[in-house]
Amino acid sequence: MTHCILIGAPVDEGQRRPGCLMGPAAYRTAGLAGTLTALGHSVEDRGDVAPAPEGGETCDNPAVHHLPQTIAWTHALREAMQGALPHGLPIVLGGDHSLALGTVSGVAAHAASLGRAQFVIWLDAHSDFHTVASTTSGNLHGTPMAYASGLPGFDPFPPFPAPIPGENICMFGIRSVDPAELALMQPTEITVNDMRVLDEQGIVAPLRAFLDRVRAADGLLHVSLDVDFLDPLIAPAVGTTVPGGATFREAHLVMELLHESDLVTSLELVELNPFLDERGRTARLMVDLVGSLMGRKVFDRPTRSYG
Ligand code: HAR
Ligand code: MN
Ligand code: MN
Ligand code: MN
Repeated sequence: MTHCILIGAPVDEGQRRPGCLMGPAAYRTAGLAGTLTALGHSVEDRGDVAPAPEGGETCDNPAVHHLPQTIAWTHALREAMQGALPHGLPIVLGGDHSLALGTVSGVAAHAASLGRAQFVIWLDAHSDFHTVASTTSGNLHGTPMAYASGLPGFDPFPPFPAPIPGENICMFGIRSVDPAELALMQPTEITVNDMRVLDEQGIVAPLRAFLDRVRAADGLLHVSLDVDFLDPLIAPAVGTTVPGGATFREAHLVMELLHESDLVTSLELVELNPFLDERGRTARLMVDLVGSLMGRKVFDRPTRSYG
């Protein structure tokens, strides 16, 4: 039994397609809390976070938009995460992926305070490895992994509390990386399991390999699930669809393996844009994936060998 702490993060400013701010309401409507309680977990819904006061920050890159708003969210979400982590499993309901600038700050600060290593699994079509200086779209949802890696080029932001070493970051589902991101990622030790890797090796072997390292290091594990990790045919409610994503079973399998690992200490659901959804199907799929992560099994046969 896990104490699940729901944190609404109605962040819309990290991209240009309005609607992600409806994400938290859509997850609640799709029955997230009931799904968790049906699995025997306790649920505490802390409501929606409000951004901190804006500071009027500016930067040299004219493409960047909503910088002070994004920094204001970063402060508030870092605090919300640090406030929740000692009490249970935070499940952040986004909100576009710029919210991870704050949530990952919070988990990294928490891990550092415990003297434990922080690990991140990034399930996404995109690497989100731009800096404030390198982004050409100016959409800050494309930046959180570079921030968490401690890269320079985030001057207006608060310094990232405890940069996460590349060895501790594992990406899955990647199929859209800008040239500048690629150049920035090249020298890092980040494991990028792009769709080609998943096609050739399947998702199980690379995921198990990473989970083994988390366990060996007694690390904390943050899971960031971007809707566009999924194939747009099954998850249309996202502003940045990229063809060729994870299938229904691949996604559930990731969640089932994460459940069995018992290593996940925080989770965020990002980029859902309910305005683009078809009768709630993407929201419901995301809730079902959380169900798998929290222990739901289609067929629970105790003799099954997972080795
Ligand atoms: N790399 C592109 C950019 O920076 C697209 C980023 C899209 N990011 C998300 N989240 N949708 O993964 O604009
Ligand atoms: Mn605005
Ligand atoms: Mn993303
Ligand atoms: Mn994405």
